[in-house]
Amino acid sequence: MIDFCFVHAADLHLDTPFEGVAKAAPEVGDALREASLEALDRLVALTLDEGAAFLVLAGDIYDGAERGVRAQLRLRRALERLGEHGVRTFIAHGNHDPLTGWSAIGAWPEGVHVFGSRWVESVAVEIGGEMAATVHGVSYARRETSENLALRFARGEAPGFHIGVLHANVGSDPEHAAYAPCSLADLRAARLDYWALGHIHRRHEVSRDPWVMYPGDTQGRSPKPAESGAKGALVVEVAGAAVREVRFVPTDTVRFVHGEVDVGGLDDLAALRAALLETADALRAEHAGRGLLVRLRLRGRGPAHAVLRGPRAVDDLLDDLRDEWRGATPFLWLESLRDETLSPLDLDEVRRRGDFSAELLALADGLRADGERRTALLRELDEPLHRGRAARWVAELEGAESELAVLRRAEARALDLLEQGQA
Ligand SMILES: [Mn+2]
Repeated sequence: MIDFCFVHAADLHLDTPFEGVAKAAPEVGDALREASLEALDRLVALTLDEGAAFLVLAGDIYDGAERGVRAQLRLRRALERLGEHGVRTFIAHGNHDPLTGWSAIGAWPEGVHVFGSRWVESVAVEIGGEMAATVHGVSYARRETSENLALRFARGEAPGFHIGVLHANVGSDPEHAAYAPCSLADLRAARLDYWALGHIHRRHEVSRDPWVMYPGDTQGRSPKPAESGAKGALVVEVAGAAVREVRFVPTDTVRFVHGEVDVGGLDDLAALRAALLETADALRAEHAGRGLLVRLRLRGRGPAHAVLRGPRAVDDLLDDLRDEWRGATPFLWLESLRDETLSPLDLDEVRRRGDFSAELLALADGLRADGERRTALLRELDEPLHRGRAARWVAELEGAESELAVLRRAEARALDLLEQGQA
C-alpha cells in the first residue's frame, strides 16, 4: 500500500463580506474583505508544500450567490494551479452553496471533481499506478437539506483508503442548523476510514474509529466563540491504508480573539489601561503575523468598577485604546470592551453576616496570623494534588510571590465564587 497525504478543508465561505467592521475602520474592513480569499491561497500553498495527493473541500466553499463571481473565479484559478502540479480536488457542496441555482462555472479545470447531488459518487485515486484511495461524496441540491445523507454512503469492495466527504451536522449539534443531520453510528455503518466533514466551524475530532473530523473554517468570520482562534485545514497522513497522523495548519490572515482582564488589583484608570494594553500585547505575541480583532472583557471586583460605571466611561476607554493601535501592522482592532466588573465587597459587613463567606474570611484571617499553619496547609494541599494546582502555587511561591499574596488571591477567588452563588 502506498503512503500518501491529503488536505481536508471546509467552510471556506469565499468572499465573505464583514460589513459591520468596515464602517468603523476602513483599513480593517479592507483586510477582512480579502481574508477568506487569502486563506484559499494559503490552502493551495499548504497543499503543494505538503506534497499532498489531493485536496478535499467539504462544503460551504462559497458564502452565497450574491458574491459568486469573484469567489468562483478565484477558486477556479486556485484549483487550476493545483491541477498544474498534478494535485486533484474533490468538492462537495453544502447549505451555503448548493448545486442548483447559481453556479457560474460550467467546466472545472482538469483534476477537479464536484460531487453531484443525486447519489453518492465514488472516485478512485491512483498514485504511481497503484490504487491508493476511494473518495466518496455527495453535494446538497438545495439549501434546506434535511435528509440524512450519511445513510447513502457505503465502502464497497475497492482496496485502499476510503474517505467520505459530506457537509453535515453529526450528533445534531443544537448550536448549528440541522442540515443533513446524522449520528456517529450512521457514519460508522458506512465502514469508511476517514470522514471529511464540513458545516460546524469549530475545529474538532468527533471520533478516531473511524476518523471523523471537522477542520473548522479556513478563516474566522465573527467574534463568536466558534469563530475565534486559529483557523485552517487538516493535513492527513495515510500509511498502510490507515491514518498515521492528522495535523492542523492555520490558513487565516485575520483572527478573532478574546482576552480578559481581572480588575482586582487595579487601583485607578491608568492601571486599568495599562493592564488592557498588556493583555493585548500578549495576544499579539501569541498570534504573531495576523491581523487581530480583539474582544476584551473586564472582570472581577475592584475600585475600577466605579470608574467604569460613569457615563460613556467604557466607550471612551474603548476609543482611547483603538487610537493606541491605529496604524499598527498587522492591525489590531478592539472589536469590543465589555464591563462585567463588580463593586468591591465591604469585608467587615461580610464578616458580620455569619454565613459561608464570613466563615471563609475567618479562616483566611486565621491563616494570615499563623505562618506555621499556613505553610502546613500548603504542604497538605500539595500532597493529593501533586503536580496539580497547589504544586504550581507552591512553585510560584518560591518565585516572586509570597505565601500571603497566594492566600489573598485564593481568598478573593473563593469569596467571589461564594458571592456569585448568592447573587
Ligand atoms: Mn459553513
